[in-house]
Amino acid sequence: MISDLLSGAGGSETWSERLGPGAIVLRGFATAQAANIVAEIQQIIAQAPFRHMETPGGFRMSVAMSNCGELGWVTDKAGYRYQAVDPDSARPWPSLPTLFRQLATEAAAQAGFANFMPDACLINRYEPGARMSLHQDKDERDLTQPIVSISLGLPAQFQFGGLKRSDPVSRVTLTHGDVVVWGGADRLRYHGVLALKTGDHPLLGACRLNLTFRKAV
Ligand code: MD6
Ligand code: FE
Repeated sequence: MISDLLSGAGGSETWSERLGPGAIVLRGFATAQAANIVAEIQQIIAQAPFRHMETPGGFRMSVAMSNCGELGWVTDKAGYRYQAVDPDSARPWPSLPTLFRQLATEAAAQAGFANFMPDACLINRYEPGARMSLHQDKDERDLTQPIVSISLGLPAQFQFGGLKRSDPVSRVTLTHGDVVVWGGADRLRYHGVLALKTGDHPLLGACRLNLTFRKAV
């Protein structure tokens, strides 16, 4: 794995690991801001609580979700989509905190994607046993825009496959503060998260949080 030194949020040192031509892990990029990110998430979920959504096939997702930004990703029996209104409250999603916007734009720029302007942030909460099966992120309109993902709390085994579901899958451990950016030729690669192992993280306890920033429209 090629590893390069670069500067993380607030000028701290981080390492990057390339997963593909358009995909990179920025190790510890968000660590210095983790407590501030968690404080923002607490305010968001006070307005738009975590909930277990239902897949179009009728399964309850093991990951609990919320959103902030102009648009939120939702799933129910009608399908997957982005919408401006939280279906649970019928109110707009909480706005995207300035800190989130700055981190996402800065991480994307470090990965070679200039001027990334997310309009949606999906917040995922994993408790022990929660997992996400292999999927592609393809509900966004402009696939030239990357996705930026911030991981906090307990470590997770991230699966990174190819453009076909049946392609071989590699595993990457994502730990507290790691940021993944992917786009370009890697934008539609299949990926997932193996069942979270139990543990006790100093900031988040028995929990992993993942934020994914997207340009949905
Ligand atoms: C997760 N992440 O890490 C789930 N999708 O909990 C994703 O599904 C994801 O991390 C697209 C881009 C980055 C991601
Ligand atoms: Fe995804």
